[in-house]
Amino acid sequence: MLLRMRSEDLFSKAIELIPGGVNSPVRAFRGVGGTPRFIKSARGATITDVDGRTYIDYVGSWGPMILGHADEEVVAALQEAAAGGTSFGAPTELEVNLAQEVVDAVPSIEMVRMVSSGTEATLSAIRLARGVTGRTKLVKFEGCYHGHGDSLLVKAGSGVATLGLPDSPGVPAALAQNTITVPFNNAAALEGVFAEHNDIAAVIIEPVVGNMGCVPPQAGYLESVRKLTKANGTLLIFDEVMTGFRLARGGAQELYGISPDITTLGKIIGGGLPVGAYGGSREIMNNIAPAGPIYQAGTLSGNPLSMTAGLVTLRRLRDKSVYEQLNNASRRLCEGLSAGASEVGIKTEINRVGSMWTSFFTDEPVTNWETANRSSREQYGKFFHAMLEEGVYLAPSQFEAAFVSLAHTDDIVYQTVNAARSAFEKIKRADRY
Ligand code: KE4
Repeated sequence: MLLRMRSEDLFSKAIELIPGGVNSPVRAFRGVGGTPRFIKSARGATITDVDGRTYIDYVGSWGPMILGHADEEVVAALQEAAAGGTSFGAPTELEVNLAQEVVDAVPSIEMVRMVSSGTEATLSAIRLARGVTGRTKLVKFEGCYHGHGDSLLVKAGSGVATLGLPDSPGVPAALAQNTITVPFNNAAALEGVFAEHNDIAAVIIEPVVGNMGCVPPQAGYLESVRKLTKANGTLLIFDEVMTGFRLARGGAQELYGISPDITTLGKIIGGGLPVGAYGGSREIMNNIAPAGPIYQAGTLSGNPLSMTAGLVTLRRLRDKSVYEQLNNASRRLCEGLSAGASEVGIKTEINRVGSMWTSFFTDEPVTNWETANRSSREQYGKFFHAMLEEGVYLAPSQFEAAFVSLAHTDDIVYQTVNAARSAFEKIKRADRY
C-alpha cells in the first residue's frame, strides 16, 4: 500500500487556503498532472521535498539559482545583512553597488531602476516607452511571456497585425486592443504591423524565448526587429528577466550583438530573492520619477537582502569562464538526452541556448508558438513523471525552459542522462501496451 505523501496532505490543505494550492500557477503541476512536491530544502544542484526525497533540480526556481541552491557565500552574506536590518525604505550603498554591477555588465544600460519582480519591470518599461514616445500601441509575440501586467495578458486578434483581445478575465478590452501580437521568428509579420500602424510605442520581446519552452531567434531575426523598430521610432524592449546574466554576463544582447532601447531584468540579479529591474540610456531613464514625470515606485524596491544576494551572485559571474562551464555541462546533458530518446525511438527536438534548454516531444523543429504547440503534452507529462521517479525534477510543463547551474557537475549530468535513458525506456514500454 503506497504511503500517502506529506506533499499530498499539504496540497489538500493548501487548496483550501491558496487559489489552486499554489502562489504561482505553473507550480500546481497542471501541465503534467499529479501532486506538486512541496520542497523543504535545497543545496547545490538538488532539492529535497517534505517526504525526504531528493531530486536533481533543473528548474532552479525558474532561473535565479545559477550558482546552485544555498550557495555558502550567498547564505553567509544574507545572514550578515539580515542581522543589520531587512528593509529601511531608504537608499542604501548596496543598491548603488548592484546598479554599478548591472551597468558594467549590460552594454545598453547606462541607468537602472530596481523593482521587486519581473512583472513590475516589464509593466514599468512599457509605461516608460509609452511616456517617452507619446504613443500607446505595443507589440508582443505569440508564446512570449512578460509577467502578468494587463497589457501583456493579451492574445492575437483574428489575423496578423490586428488589435489584441484579452487573454484573461479582468483585462479590459479597451486596453487589450492596444497590444498587437505577432508570431516569433517571422520578420515579415512584424513588418506588416508597421505597415498598418504608425503609432507603436514599443516592441517587447524575449530575445531567446523561454516561455514557450526554449526557442532561439533564427539567424538575422533580432537584427530585423531592431531595424524595423529603429526605422519607425518605436522603442525595443528586450525582456531579459530570464536571459539576463544567464546566456552571458551581458545577456542575450551581448550574445547576439543587439542593443535594445530598454532592458528588463530579474531572477539572477536577485540571487533567489524578490527582484526585478529595468534600464536603458540616461536620456530614456531620466524620464522616471523623481528625475522625470513618469511615475513608478515600490516599498521593497532595492531591498538590502535582494541586493546582497544579487551582488554576491553577479560578482561570481564576472569570471567569464563560468559561462564556458555552464555551456559545456548543458551541451553534454542535451546530447545525452537526445541520444537517449532516439535510441528507444522516441521523437524529441531539443532547443538549447547556453544553459537554458527544452526537450520538445515532437518530430519537427520548434521555431515559434505554432510549432511548439504541436508538441505532445501527454508524452512530456509521462517523461516528467518518469524522471521524477528517477530522482530528477524537470519543469512541470512542456512550455517552460529548464536550467543548468554551476552546481551541476559532470557526475550530476551523467546521473541525469542515465535517468533519462531509463525514463525513455519506461515510456516506450508503456506505449506498447
Ligand atoms: P516575475 O513577475 O515572475 O518575477 O517575472 C515575470 C517574467 C517576465 N519576463 C520573463 C521573460 C519571464 O520568464 C518571467 C517569469 N518567468 C516565469 C517562468 N516561465 C516565472 C515562473 C512563474 O510564473 O511561476
